[in-house]
Amino acid sequence: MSELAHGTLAGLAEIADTGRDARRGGYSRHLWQGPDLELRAWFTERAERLGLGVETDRNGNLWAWWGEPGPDAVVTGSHLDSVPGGGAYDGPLGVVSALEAVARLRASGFTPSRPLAVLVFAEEEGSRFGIACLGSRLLTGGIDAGRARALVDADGVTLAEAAHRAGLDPAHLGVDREALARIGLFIELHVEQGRGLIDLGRPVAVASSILAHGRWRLTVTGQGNHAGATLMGDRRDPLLAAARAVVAVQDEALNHPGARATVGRLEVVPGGTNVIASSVHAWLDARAPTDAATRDLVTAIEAAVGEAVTVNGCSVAVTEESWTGTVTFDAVLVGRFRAVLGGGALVPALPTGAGHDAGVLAASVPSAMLFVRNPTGVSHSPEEFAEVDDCVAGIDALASLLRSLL
Ligand code: HGY
Ligand code: MN
Ligand code: MN
Repeated sequence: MSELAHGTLAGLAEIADTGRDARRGGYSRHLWQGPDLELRAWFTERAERLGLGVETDRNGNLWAWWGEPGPDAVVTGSHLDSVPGGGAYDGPLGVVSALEAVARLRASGFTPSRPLAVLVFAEEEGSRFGIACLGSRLLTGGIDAGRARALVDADGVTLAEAAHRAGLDPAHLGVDREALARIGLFIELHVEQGRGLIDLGRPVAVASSILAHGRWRLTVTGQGNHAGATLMGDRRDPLLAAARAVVAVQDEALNHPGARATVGRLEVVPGGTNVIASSVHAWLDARAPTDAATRDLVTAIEAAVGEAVTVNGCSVAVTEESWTGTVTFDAVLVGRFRAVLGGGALVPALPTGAGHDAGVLAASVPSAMLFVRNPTGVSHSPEEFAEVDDCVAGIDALASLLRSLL
């Protein structure tokens, strides 16, 4: 990222060493842990240097205001947390671009006619507490506050406890109508996470829709036992059953057009080399083009997994942890934004399979997204990338939209 050290993307260079994950590669930046706290301090300092007033809302989202916070604000931003071993752009590109767009407007002497805020959402990836878009769900009431307070991280720390340690009042977690009422419109700029813009040969797109998606926990139960003393025929090994379940997940996804289903995380209990596990937790991420298709997919997976684990004498329980219905971004707004940016031939409208805070907000306030080309087509991985020129095109587009709205 050395070529970014100066100029419009200096912000990305400034945080390039924060939260690097030597074991996994890429970045691990999880809510209110060291790197995330450093990034929050960095954002606050950066925004204040721009003359913005920074506040933290009751759910840990950061707002940087140009002028007095107020109603009908134009709000832009993204998130700074990452998946485990994630890329440098997913989230931070939107935050850095928002700050840079504001810097440009200020430098040009522009005076906004309505309030503007740069917003950083907390725990977009759900990497610490398991629920993606936690900050925007809490803000909009998309998750019950009591349920959220009881979420636990890998060390058994509850969200309530973590929020308290971060200086928030856990009793105040949850829907924040006052904060929400200030948003007139939200725009999230994001690195593209697929190959749409590569194929179209364009640097920037406006988002058209997001696949329905959710997360389910599969708990496979067998019998813990001794690795040396237990004959192969006497075992009820839940890890073998989970392996069959993972294959069944793939087979069902292949049977459902446009569907994607992934098991990317396993927890083997108790997890010893010479121990046949007693249970295995596997997390399913399932997505499909419509709500009904996603529900159908998960029903089919439940049946297939239930059957697969019996081969190893095990059972499985399936629990839904989160759900987000299909998001179709407002067609009028999408059309207007494409027109402002030079027309449909230059700026395509692209669907995505990745979830975003803008998708959660879309149920409550007019929301839109800009995508910036990712030449690798890879995301949630250190291979995620964006060329400087494309990032600059993204900032140009965001600044033009803000100017047209303010
Ligand atoms: O999982 C998602 O789609 C998003 O990147 N949080
Ligand atoms: Mn992501
Ligand atoms: Mn993201």
